[in-house]
Amino acid sequence: MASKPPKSDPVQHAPQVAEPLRAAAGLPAIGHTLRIAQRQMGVRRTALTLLRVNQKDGFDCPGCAWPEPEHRHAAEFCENGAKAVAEEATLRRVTPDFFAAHTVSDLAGRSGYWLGQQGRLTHPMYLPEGADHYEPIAWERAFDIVAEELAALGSPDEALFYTSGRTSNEAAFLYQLFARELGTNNLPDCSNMCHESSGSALNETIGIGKGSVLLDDLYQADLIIVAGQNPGTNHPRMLSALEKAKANGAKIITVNPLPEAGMERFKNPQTPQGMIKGAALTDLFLQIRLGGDQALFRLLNKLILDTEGAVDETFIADHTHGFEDFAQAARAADWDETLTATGLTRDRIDEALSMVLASQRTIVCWAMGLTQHKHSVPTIREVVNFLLLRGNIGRTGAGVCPVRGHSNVQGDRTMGIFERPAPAFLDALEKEFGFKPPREHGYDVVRAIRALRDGDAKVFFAMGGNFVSASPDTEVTEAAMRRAKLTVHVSTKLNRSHVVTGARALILPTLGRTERDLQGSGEQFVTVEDSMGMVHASRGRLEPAGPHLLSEPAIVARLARKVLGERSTTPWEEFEKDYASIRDRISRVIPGFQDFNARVADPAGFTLPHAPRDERRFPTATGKANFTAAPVEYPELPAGRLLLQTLRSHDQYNTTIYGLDDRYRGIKNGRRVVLVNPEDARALSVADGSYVDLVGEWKDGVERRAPGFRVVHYPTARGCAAAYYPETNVLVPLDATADTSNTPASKSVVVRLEQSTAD
Ligand SMILES: Nc1nc2c(c(=O)[nH]1)N[C@H]1C(S)=C(S)[C@@H](COP(=O)(O)OP(=O)(O)OC[C@H]3O[C@@H](n4cnc5c(=O)[nH]c(N)nc54)[C@H](O)[C@@H]3O)O[C@H]1N2
Ligand SMILES: Nc1nc2c(c(=O)[nH]1)N[C@H]1C(S)=C(S)[C@@H](COP(=O)(O)OP(=O)(O)OC[C@H]3O[C@@H](n4cnc5c(=O)[nH]c(N)nc54)[C@H](O)[C@@H]3O)O[C@H]1N2
Ligand SMILES: [Mo]
Repeated sequence: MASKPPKSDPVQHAPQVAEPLRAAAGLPAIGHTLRIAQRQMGVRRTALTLLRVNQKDGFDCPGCAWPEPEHRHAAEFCENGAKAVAEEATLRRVTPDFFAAHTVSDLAGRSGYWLGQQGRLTHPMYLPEGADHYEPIAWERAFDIVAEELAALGSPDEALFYTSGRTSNEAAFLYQLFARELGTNNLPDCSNMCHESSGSALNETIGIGKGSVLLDDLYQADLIIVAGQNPGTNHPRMLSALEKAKANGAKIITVNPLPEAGMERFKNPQTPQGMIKGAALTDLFLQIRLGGDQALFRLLNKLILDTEGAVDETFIADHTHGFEDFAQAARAADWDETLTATGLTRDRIDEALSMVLASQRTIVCWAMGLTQHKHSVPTIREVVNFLLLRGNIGRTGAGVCPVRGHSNVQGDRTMGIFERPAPAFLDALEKEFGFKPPREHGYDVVRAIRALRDGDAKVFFAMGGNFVSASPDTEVTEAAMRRAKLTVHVSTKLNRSHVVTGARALILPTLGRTERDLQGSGEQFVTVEDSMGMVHASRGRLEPAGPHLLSEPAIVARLARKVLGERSTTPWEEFEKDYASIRDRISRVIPGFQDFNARVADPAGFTLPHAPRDERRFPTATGKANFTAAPVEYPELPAGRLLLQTLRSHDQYNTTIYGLDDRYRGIKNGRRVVLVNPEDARALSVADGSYVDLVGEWKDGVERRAPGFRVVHYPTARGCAAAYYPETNVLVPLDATADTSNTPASKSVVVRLEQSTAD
């Protein structure tokens, strides 16, 4: 195998590798954060901005969806939240001069990191058909172009309206209303690639697609299982909550193919003692194989059933349905098969069982490690079975805790960003706004890509995000995008989706969370919903990145007036002027938002109702919590191959790359690395430091190749490799998705390692 990095991009291709760290956060993290922040914002702006994150009169951190604690510290931000803020509050600018200096083809040859580092977008820009330069365009003219293309469609279902999860409740509500008044439910969103499997599994089993725990429940739990999640990097504030739970006596089981620094030991930068010593968080580490979780929980369920007095019989009799079928399937669980599927030892599973049986209040937290597999929905259903067995839903200190990604992804769904809206929601829209919303289901992300590819969709409009880089099967997705007649992006920062375009393209620059939003009726705020169903206000204070930016609600309102004209009796102008008028409508359409404006005036916000959590009521088809009994599945791994998961480094936010390090994992100055278990590496004869191509193997026989990855011997589970997203999205087949949820299976891709072909 080659032993030198390819020459094409020496910086990104020559990573340095050291021992992974065993502890997360603490002083080094703060120093690292300030360096990144000051590079973008300068010293003074860094201090002023970071002090406002998640404060009661400040803005909601655009980092993750983890809730704010009741008692906030003076600086309630974490390292990675600060990086997210710095990316947005940067002083760098992408102006019309920038686009005059760079052709689109030049930009399409740059890395995503380089594009993102250029700064904030300042002007609406237009790429005419056949041109290779974006040119500045007036807002009204930009809206005319969108209106023209939409009017030329054979049907509104030839348009796609994508949403990423930073969009506020107010903007999301207007956006879905606009799409539905236009006549389509084509509202794919980042959720389709993220927690859709959680929503699918939870809706069916407990009747609501959201988690059932609040922060206080974590503090009162006896046992918290964290499966398929890396909070040290992706939800750093969760570590403080876990630390507090432990101080109150909770035990923690971590289920992960990788030992992740944050879960091993956490040095809380907000307590002097935590900073020095740190707390060991994990009591038991189950180093599972990729995709082995359903088998693990199935066996635990069997073992619980086999233990005298371990199941909560009253709860099962009063509140659940389907127990007998489930119990029959669970009793058939097989030790040998489970050991193969999980790669765990009998001792470890026995130890887990005794912790489970010792706990009266158990919570299971999870993220992408459970949601992005072919069998993710049955896996999460099995987690629900596990909790139901001992009555662990709808009781203090217990429940399901899917930990959301984007800061308002849960709120966007609540506001109706969904390609398969519930009839009751559409009825409420119809009643409030006096139009007939389309009833036919729309496209999700994967179906939207197919529709573009096949010429069934022609206009692609994105409210935020970076669709071409975040989606699977990069080459297929990019080719599909290029077939569109018009692609439009409402964005804060430059990204690849702006340079892989349809025949014509528009970039519409918008305000970020941190920025002041001044409208006709004065200064506005917006609202967001966190991962635990708590809604609160977010108010930006910084001067906007430029005088030509419009807010997301203003963009939708103006576009809707232009496109719908007389057809719409909705007061778009009023909505733009005063966001309180949007909240009034939300309060009449969406359950749980009564008196929205009054309640959101409370700086602590309010908690949305959740029937299973609040009243042990399960609004499912059977009226009970449903046990389910799916066959156990786990990924097959042909000989000489590895199962690859695509995951996040410590210096990225999805497709936004902050820097080239993954500090906790000991990787510096490069992202094209593949983590391989040393035993596997020996069997495959790949030395640490050698360079390989990752070649995907999928039943369609198409060759998918990601060239030039440095092999890093790493203590991951046997047979399981890891490499960063989005560089590896080229390997995830469009058709490799989770059953039911249709989420790309980006955590279990079969690959072989080949001699590197990179230059
Ligand atoms: N700083 C930062 N914060 C973020 C993001 C970011 O990119 N950067 N992204 C945001 C978004 S949108 C999301 S969805 C979340 C993502 O948060 P995570 O889900 O934590 O993100 P990933 O990096 O995909 O990590 C997946 C974790 O699951 C483990 N895993 C993978 N497959 C399996 C499996 O089969 N079984 C088990 N048990 N474990 C498995 C991996 O080893 C890894 O620890 O974070 C949000 N917060
Ligand atoms: N292989 C693989 N693929 C994955 C994943 C994986 O684990 N592996 N994870 C999936 C997951 S969980 C998710 S959530 C998706 C993420 O998919 P997306 O949400 O589409 O991607 P992001 O990278 O978060 O989007 C970044 C862009 O959003 C824009 N932006 C940032 N803030 C704002 C704002 O306030 N307003 C507007 N209008 N725009 C803004 C900026 O222009 C920035 O370039 O990726 C998915 N793809
Ligand atoms: Mo996500």
